[in-house]
Amino acid sequence: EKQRSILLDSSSRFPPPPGVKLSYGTAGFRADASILQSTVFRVGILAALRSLKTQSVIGLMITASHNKVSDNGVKIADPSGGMLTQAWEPFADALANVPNFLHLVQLVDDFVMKENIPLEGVQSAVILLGRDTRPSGESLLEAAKQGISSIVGAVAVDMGVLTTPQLHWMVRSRNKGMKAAEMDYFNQLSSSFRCLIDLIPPGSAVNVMDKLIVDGANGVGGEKLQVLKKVLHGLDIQIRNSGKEGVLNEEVGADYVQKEKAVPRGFAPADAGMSVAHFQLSSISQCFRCASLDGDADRLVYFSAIPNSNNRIRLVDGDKILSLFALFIKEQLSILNDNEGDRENNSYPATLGVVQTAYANGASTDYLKHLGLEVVFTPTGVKYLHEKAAEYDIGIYFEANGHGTILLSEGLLHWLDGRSSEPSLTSKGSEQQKAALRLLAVSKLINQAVGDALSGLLLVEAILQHMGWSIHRWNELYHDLPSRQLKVKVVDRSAVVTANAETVVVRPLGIQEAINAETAKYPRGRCFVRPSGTEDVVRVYAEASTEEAADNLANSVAQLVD
Ligand code: 16G
Ligand code: ZN
Repeated sequence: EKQRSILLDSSSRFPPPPGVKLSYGTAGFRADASILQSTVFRVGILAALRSLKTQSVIGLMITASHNKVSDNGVKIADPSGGMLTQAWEPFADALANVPNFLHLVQLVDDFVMKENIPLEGVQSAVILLGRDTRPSGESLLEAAKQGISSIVGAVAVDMGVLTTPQLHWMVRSRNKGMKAAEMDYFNQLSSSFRCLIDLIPPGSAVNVMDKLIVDGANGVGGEKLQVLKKVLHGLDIQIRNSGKEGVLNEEVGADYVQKEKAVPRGFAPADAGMSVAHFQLSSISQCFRCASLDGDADRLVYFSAIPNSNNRIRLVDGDKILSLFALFIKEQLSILNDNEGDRENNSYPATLGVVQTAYANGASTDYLKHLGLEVVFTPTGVKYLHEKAAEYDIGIYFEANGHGTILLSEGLLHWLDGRSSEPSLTSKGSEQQKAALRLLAVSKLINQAVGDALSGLLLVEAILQHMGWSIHRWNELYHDLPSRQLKVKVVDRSAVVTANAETVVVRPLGIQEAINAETAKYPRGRCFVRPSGTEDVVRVYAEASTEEAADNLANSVAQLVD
């Protein structure tokens, strides 16, 4: 029939490179851009089928995030704006790796039957396409369009160069029937930021001396931040590495800053730290605040430079962003639940949960538990954290690498809406209204689909102003335990199988006992190994009370895996 012949014809024009096997992995398909034409074409088909199946708008993003500029990748945003459902990952793998077009057509046929996907009906499919600033993006986007149009009734809408979270936001907004243009995104961010600033309690010391400098990783984030700046009031941002100055992700960006703990390129020494003269004049607390985005702006870390330290930094990572957010949210919830004198007892038993991975610094977990919060762990990868966080009325998740967000349940938002608009005469009531309004503003500012460096940055800035805190005061919430990460090249990383959110090795047998024995030698020692989801390596993480101990523990455990 018609569909079959279109698919045969178009897929014959996108032969896969011989001998390449790709896996959808934690972040979609990623590889050197030169071998991805056929993969992206096929993901276009997948996106169209997903849209037909769900009768909703689907997103297709072309990016390789923090990877080098010659790489690229492709991933799907589901109707909710979240990651592609895990149930479709095996089909994604099969489709990407099917050796020739005849097999491809058969595979699609079978899948359409199995999933009962309405083909050639009156239904239509809509796929929003986005890409980051990589030079290979344009031609890969063309391949995606060809894949999409080989499914009858599917329409591709090219949204141009976007951050990954912008595309996820658009998909979510479209499916909720809300405004979903790029300018709507910027306006929503700036107005909810403004709202939080207007709700700052009088008397909070605002740190006017502090200046914020943002590293855009020479990618799409810096470019978009320029646009956001134009509609934003109440924040002075200086942008470095916004694209023209250097190479994407080359000694810049959140991944570099977090892993190397070094000042990114493009930051003059006087930016990140201060000149010697300035240093003598000012106290350390007036040192500049710096933030760094990754290549597609879904990760955010902060840092400040250590003066005269040869580009070393004080890293304020995802765990500390999480802690700041958790503190603020908890404060608002306790204002709301302070029911003394509230005759109608209008409280809402909101559940608050914090989600981390094994990479979270042990000191952050201790701190969060000390605050009385429920802390749970999932394996690495946004899809796992997001899913867990969605189980709470307010779920806050972050990976140490800076990817994370805050999810608020519909039920809670509805209740907050009511609280915020109740007429109130007592000043007490109005404090509660303000807390409700703050949480509502948070729900609009922080991306509900996926971690978003731009919205995360604005929330950090609003909370720092609310608290009257410098970056140093924030960084003092707790002190990170020294940690060390290593990667070990192995023949077959899938030989390592883990359990309990990657904290325990179950295979090969005996390894976990050996790790336990090593770890026991170090005060505050903690160590785990896991196969990477994005590289052909096994990763080792170790933490202990001193740098030296963490290094030694990591090295000895690396030898166990080798
Ligand atoms: C991907 C994941 C990130 C995770 C990283 C781990 C998404 C959107 N991104 O970048 O969350 O931290 O992979 O990489 O899920 P690894 O498995 O190589 O350590
Ligand atoms: Zn990224």
